[in-house]
Amino acid sequence: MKTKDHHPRVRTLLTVLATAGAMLACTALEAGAQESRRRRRGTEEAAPVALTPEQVNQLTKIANDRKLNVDDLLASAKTYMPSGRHDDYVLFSSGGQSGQIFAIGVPSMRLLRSIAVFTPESWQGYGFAGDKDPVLESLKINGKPVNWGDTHHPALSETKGDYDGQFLFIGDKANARLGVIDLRDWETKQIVKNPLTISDHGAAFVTPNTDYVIEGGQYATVLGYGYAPPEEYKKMYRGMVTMWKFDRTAGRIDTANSFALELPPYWQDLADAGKLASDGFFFINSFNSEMAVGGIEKGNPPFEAGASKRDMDYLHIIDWKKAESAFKAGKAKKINDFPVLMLDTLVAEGILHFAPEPKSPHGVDVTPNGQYMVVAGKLDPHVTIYSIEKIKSAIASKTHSGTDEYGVPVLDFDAVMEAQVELGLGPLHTQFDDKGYAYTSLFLDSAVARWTLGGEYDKLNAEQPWKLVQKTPVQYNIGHLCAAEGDTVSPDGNYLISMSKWSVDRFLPTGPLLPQNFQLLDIVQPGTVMPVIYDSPIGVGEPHYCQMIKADKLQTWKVYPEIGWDAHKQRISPDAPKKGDEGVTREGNKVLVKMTAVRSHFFPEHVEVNEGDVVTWRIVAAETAQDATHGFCIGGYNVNLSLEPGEYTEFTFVADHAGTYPFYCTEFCSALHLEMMGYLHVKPKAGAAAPAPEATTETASKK
Ligand code: RUQ
Ligand code: CUA
Repeated sequence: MKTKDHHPRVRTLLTVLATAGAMLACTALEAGAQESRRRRRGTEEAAPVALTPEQVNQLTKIANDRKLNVDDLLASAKTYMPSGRHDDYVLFSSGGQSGQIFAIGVPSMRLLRSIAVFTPESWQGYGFAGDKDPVLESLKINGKPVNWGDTHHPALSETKGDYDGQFLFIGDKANARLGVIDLRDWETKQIVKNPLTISDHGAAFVTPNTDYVIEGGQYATVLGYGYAPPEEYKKMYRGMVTMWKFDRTAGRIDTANSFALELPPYWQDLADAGKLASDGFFFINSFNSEMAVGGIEKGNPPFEAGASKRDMDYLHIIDWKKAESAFKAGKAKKINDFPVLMLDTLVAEGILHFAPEPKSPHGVDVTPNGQYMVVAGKLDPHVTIYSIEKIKSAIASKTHSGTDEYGVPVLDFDAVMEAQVELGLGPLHTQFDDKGYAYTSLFLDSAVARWTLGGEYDKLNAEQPWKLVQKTPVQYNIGHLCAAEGDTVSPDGNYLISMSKWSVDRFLPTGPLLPQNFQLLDIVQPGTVMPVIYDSPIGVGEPHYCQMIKADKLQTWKVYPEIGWDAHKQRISPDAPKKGDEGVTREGNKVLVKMTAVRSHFFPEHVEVNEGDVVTWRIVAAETAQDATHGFCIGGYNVNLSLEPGEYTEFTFVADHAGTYPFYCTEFCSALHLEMMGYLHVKPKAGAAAPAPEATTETASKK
């Protein structure tokens, strides 16, 4: 608490006295809080544990009373975080249909915060800044609000194939968009809409230095939002992958230097970028290479049958460095004003090759050394491992068994395949650790399979290469999984998250809609020891993928660097009101409000406008203390801001309803938080009485 918070224009003696009293009270509270902070910190220097017989008895009694066994006790000890102690890792998880990202501490599995990306979120003041909210503008598609997203794959920015903790990207499968989050303040800075398609899935994945963010498509469409009937599927529908150029200095995707690749209308699925040995390539799975068009209503086989007839689909092998050169050499065509390298160019330039992959695959994951690509086929009990050496020499010697219908060379399966490992039913995704093990999720088996990699990884563990080592049951139907730094060039091992789609009986029932279950596995021990040590219900959205970064890699700001910070531009704003500069001015029907917020008042406290005025409101949180966040809401006008210490925000609205509107701070910021309020007075037009808002008795229902 700053005690020098005297406003230059103190109004009456009474206010002075009241303020001084309040500040004294606050200072005392603050001192108490600091003392308790000191006490909390003490737990980090906890003395080595030596249990007395009495304590052993105590523990045993608790265990027996609560029906815990020894494994449960050990699991609690491995995951419990004493107050004030920080987690070792941060898990950035997709929030599925919530359109958000969740940040979760590991090993405690405590939810730290959500990050709003594709869905307005009122706590963060995301999408609630007046009539022309920039967030809502950026979420519009074809001029219409699309205020939700289906987030699937977060990708942390990388330097030399290792997470650098600077940025986070995530794809919106439902609307083919990409979000860019700055990890200094954990806020979304940019939303880009794919100009070619409305459906993506292989997003987001980054190249090893985050030169590009990859957005692979999913369901084929006519590129550029075109139309064609399903009868013209093969001719008119296409897949795509977009390479968004990332400008690290600007912290933004540079759309002007981004481009896409046209792909056959197979349903491209997940992507992963090569690294080290496979740097310069990326890989995408596909399914429905049958090009089934469904039509169950006409007696045709449904998509689910038509799209899984063949034994093999195509692993897409893309030489993105060659693609980049072709784009720079002007070989792209424009679709919807966006440069696209067309299939014939991809073939002519040797940019795209296929390798057969069994059978309706889902995940493709590159090993940390970049040498192997692990593909899991949903309908095949094996994972198939491809070698980049073999792929490169097959490409060089043109070892292909012909082309697909679109002229893309299909490499010989046996020439590029390194190994197949039988794991169990429904393998989906794979992650890696520091001991030469790979971990694959088995959706139908509801298990995590640990298996050994070969090649240079063989020496890291005791088992034979390319062998299943252990299957740990999870509850239930695991989709993705994620190990600590598990898709970088140097994974940590330690922890693995099973992102279980179903939780069934694991938690108290919450109505027919149940949470998903994130389960934490301890993967420190080699061999067959790989226990589940925590169950964590996720009651928001249906998360898909997540990434786990070492907490000390994040260079998070504690407060904004300066008072008056524009968090969108990441610099101080010349428009931010300064203390002493507050007030309300008018030009015609345009009103400008300059306001500061500091514990525990807004300045000014009364804002008077006329009905119909266009009000621009500039507000700055003149705070420098960590966590001294204020909120600012005007009920009835759909305004709610989060004003983090130092933050500046501007919003504009039309004061089209006369009346008296209290505004107040929505964060419990101080002992006198309830008093942190004021009034917006909207004076009715001459002669008119203030209209009452329409009353309604209808109850909201989702159906
Ligand atoms: S998904 S459960 Cu990555 Cu969208 Cu596989
Ligand atoms: Cu500021 Cu409550």
